[in-house]
Amino acid sequence: MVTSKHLQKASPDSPFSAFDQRCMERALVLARRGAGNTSPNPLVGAIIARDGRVLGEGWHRRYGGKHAEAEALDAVCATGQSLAGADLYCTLEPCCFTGPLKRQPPCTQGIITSGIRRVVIANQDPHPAVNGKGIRVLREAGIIVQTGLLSAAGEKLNQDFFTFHRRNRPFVHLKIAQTLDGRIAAPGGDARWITDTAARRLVHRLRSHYDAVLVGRGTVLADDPELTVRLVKGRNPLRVVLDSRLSLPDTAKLLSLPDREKTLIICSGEHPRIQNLRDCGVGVLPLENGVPGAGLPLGAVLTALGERGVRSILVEGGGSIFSAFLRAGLWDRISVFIAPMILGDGINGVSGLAPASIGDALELEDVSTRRIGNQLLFEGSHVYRNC
Ligand code: AOF
Ligand code: ZN
Repeated sequence: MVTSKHLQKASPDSPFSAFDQRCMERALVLARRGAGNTSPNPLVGAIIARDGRVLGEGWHRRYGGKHAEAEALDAVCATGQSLAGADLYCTLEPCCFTGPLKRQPPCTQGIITSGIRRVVIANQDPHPAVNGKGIRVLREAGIIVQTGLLSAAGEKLNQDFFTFHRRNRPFVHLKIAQTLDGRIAAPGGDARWITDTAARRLVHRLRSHYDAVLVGRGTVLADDPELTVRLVKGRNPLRVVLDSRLSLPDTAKLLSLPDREKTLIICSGEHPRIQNLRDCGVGVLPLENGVPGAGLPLGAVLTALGERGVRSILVEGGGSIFSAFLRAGLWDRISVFIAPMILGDGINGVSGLAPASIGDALELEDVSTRRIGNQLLFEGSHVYRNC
């Protein structure tokens, strides 16, 4: 029997061909192009192919814009090619609902009327209005639907979107810049600069892909940071400061940046200074159940940010904030830049977790290390047990 090259299996027991796999890899690459611009919606890429030839491609460019599937369908139609009998590869299950807040028409409708024969999906959409319904609708219309191709890569691509729908809170990424002996500042609070420009450039890129960066009041007092994206091209995230007593100095840079509406201070309850800060253009969010000075309840902080459309947060310090997120188990990924320096004394990146023994240590999974400039970058993920 003569086998077309594009039908060769990716591996002997895989339901997908090597060509299927290449198409999905490409769709994932395309999806990434929307990074930083689609939140709170996901990154999505799509490819349309027939007989081992790609006919067109698309991706979700920005929040509220055309969906990846519709972009790909339109791209093929624009070239005058027929869609009959073609395969559609999409990184996320096509959407199938309408509603007052829905910006785009359901993709399933466009796919069904297009003549597409088969749809290959990396991940099911966890959005409660989709969550398998898109697949069902396509199958009921007689379309072959296969799922799970490169699903691990798809999960990683939209870790913020998946975390939000599964855990009801934004994705939390802790970023620590420390010395070899785990200090994030000298005893007096001086932290400039533990890491070099290469590491700081990577942090700026990370910031541009996150909806929000978050620091505690202590970090603002010690470093007076801007928390903007300056060393690479990209958009500034929302800058969140946890300051339960609303006691930041008026001179803090975060309060006078040109885009200061992107600074949000979270405090405990009402405070006479709230209106002054708002008049200056800075956002203030008083948490009703917070106790001034007692450290803000992080669960409530995350819920409040989630309600404002924040799907991902980069936590940048300081030590008490890192420790509080770790203690509460409210984190997903940690990146530690380890600089070739030893202070021997100073402020710890993490402290006060009170382990009784090694068995109480927080363990990480999906661990990686790489060299960034002069630093070793160590990264790992939260191990969620039983879920
Ligand atoms: C996207 N882009 O390429 C796909 C999405 O308000 P809407 O119409 O933009 O719909 C958003 C939902 O549609 C989103 O939460 C997700 O469940 C689904 N798929 N969304 O923004 C896309 N395919
Ligand atoms: Zn859609």
